[in-house]
Amino acid sequence: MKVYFAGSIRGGRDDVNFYHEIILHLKNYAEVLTEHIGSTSLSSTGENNLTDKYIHDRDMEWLLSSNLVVAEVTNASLGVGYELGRALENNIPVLCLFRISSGKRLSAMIRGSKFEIIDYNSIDELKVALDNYFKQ
Ligand code: 6K6
Repeated sequence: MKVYFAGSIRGGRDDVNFYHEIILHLKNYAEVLTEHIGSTSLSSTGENNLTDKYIHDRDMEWLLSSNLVVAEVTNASLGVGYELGRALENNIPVLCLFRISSGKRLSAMIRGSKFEIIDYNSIDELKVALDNYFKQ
C-alpha cells in the first residue's frame, strides 16, 4: 500500500508538527511516498535547488502511483487542492483530515465534494480514527 501524504508547503508551515505525527502513524499501515512534507527543515520559503516543474512532475508521478491520497487540509493550500483534484480525476481514493479545534472552516469545494473526511480535535483522537479507517 502506497500513500501519498499531502500538506501545505508554500501555503504555510504552521501545522508541520501535525503532519510529522500523522506521517509517523500512517507508516504503521503503508509506505508514505512524501515523508518530506512532515520535515521541519522544509520551510515555505526555504532554499532548494529543485525547479517548480521538477517538483510538480515528480510529485504527480508519485501521486499517480499511489493507492491512497491522505491530505491534512486544515491549513489551506493551493497545491494540496490541486493534488486532490488530480487524485479525483484519476480515481485515486482520497482521505482528508481536518482539525476542527483550529476554529477554521474547510473550503466548501472540499467539504462539499465526495472525498472522505475525518474531522478531529487532537492527534490522539485522529490516530484512533486512522486505525479504524485502515482496519476497514
Ligand atoms: C521548499 C521550499 C519551497 O518549496 C520547496 C520544495 N517544494 C515542494 N517540495 C515537495 N512537494 C511540494 C513542494 N511544493 C509543493 N509540493 C506539493 O504540493 C506537496 O506534495 C504538497 O502536498 C503540496 C503543497 O502545496 P503548496 O501550494 O502549499 O506549496
